[in-house]
Amino acid sequence: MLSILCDFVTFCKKDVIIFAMKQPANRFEIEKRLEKPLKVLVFDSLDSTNTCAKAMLKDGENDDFLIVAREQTKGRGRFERKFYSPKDAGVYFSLVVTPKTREEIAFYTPICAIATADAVRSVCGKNALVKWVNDVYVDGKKCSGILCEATSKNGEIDKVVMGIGVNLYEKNGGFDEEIKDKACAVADGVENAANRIVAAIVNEIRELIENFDKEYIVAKYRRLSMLIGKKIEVCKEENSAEKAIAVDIDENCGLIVRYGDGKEENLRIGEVKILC
Ligand code: BT5
Repeated sequence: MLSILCDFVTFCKKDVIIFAMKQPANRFEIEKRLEKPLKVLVFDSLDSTNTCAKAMLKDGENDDFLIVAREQTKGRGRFERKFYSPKDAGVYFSLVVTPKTREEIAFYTPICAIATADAVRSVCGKNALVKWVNDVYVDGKKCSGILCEATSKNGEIDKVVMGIGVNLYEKNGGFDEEIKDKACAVADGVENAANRIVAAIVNEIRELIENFDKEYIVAKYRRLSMLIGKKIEVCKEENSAEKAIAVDIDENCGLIVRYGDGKEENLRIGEVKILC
């Protein structure tokens, strides 16, 4: 009898430990970690947190808010590319903010990248780096993607939807075929990672916006950048790629590249691939 009871207690403990380790996104768990109050919504499943946030703004939502999903059925990257978002294998969210100045907006993607890399470092203890312009990498593989989208009222940008997805665990059966060689997950063995990561990212983004300091952001973005000194391919249009060296990050968080003929260019947006 005693041994059955012991087995039962051990079983329950194991279950509790696993639950505590892989606790899914939860409103209370996020809210209690936020440094400043914010409306937080958490859903089991959404098509895309960015799409949903934009629909809420269109329907008259005026305040800033955070919308989180445990899974996305139509997670989007840039140029409508797919962002794989399986249930509880990652955490997927959009933070809606109200920009104070136009100048700031150009720095919102770098701000998200810095905050995400910092959170992966502090919560998961991984050496997270930023791959210009909107990805976070660990050990040469992508663990997070960022998609910032602006909405406008009367021709002026009034809100920015900052969409961030972070891979926490490899889903059963592994990553999907398209990303299996280039994606990684960061939270194996990390307790309550989803809620801690979301709160850490949101706190840092809001802090960097509230005390907006361009020089600080550029310096930090440069320090976290994994591209400097690397051979890359610059892809400006589909099916076009030009070899270059990533030389530096400029004063607007643009990427300075040097082509084979010695010509340098400051890229503001675009896509680069690492060659080695
Ligand atoms: C991104 O685009 O990486 C931006 C992803 C933003 C996702 C968030 S989740 C919350 C919010 N709601 C949304 O619907 N979106 C945002 P891009 O740089 O275009 O990269 C897309 C490419 O990354 C794909 O073509 C794949 O090659 C790769 N990819 C897709 N899913 C991935 C994943 N889970 N992990 C690593 N790489 C992935």
